[in-house]
Amino acid sequence: MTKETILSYLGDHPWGETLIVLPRVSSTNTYLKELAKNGAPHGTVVIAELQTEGRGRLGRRFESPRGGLYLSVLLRQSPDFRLTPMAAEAVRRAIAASSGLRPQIKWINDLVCGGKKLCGILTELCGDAAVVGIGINCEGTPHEVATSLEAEGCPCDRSRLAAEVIRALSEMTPHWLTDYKRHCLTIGQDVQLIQNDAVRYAHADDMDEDGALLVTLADGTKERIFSGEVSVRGSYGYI
Ligand code: BT5
Repeated sequence: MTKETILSYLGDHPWGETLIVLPRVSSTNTYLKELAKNGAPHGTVVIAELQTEGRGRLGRRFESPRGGLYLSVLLRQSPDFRLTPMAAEAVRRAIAASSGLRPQIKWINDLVCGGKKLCGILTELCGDAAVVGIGINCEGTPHEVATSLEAEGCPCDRSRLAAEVIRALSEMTPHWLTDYKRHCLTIGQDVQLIQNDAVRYAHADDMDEDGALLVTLADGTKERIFSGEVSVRGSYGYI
């Protein structure tokens, strides 16, 4: 995967000009946040073949060996709660277009297949801008809860996937949240909510236009959930 191979799929898309492709980096999000502080423009994309310190949410690690796609994009627009779900829908579309695989979405930031995690998304604010980082497992299974495009029988050219992800991110709109909901396996299920170490049980009724999960707790109280771990109750450990 090189800048040239990605551009061969991306054509003359405006974000191609500032695209950076690195053989390795600590974290594409960390790298791009530094560029953002130095004035990098909207749509700057950083892609790495591997990350030595790939990050998940809340200080967790995202295993990032060679064979995955690790991509971050800088979005200079007003901060928006909906960025993470919109990006998840963008990546779902890009994966379907380039590999034929049809992943589902685990609220709020994971794409999953067969009960395993295919992709994670980390949105971080950087001043007035946002950096959205996407990690897609393409080959192998880098973690015990992980699957990959190859493991699901849908290997694909990473340069083509990268180009599709860039294109979809540049086109994302809040209208896509309807499709997000359609593919979200969390909505309509009994779930376990884990927030600040407290565990509660609820039914996930819907997602609202801000991307918040609307739940009914065991005592009938309704709440809007913006963050935390939400797992479907039942046989899956991770989902
Ligand atoms: C995420 O966090 O899933 C967000 C991952 C974002 C990674 C991208 S890669 C490009 C950019 N640069 C970065 O440094 N990060 C972004 P979270 O929901 O907190 O999930 C983390 C959890 O996923 C870990 O605690 C593991 O349980 C699991 N995990 C770790 N590596 C994995 C992998 N490669 N595939 C699937 N699951 C993994």
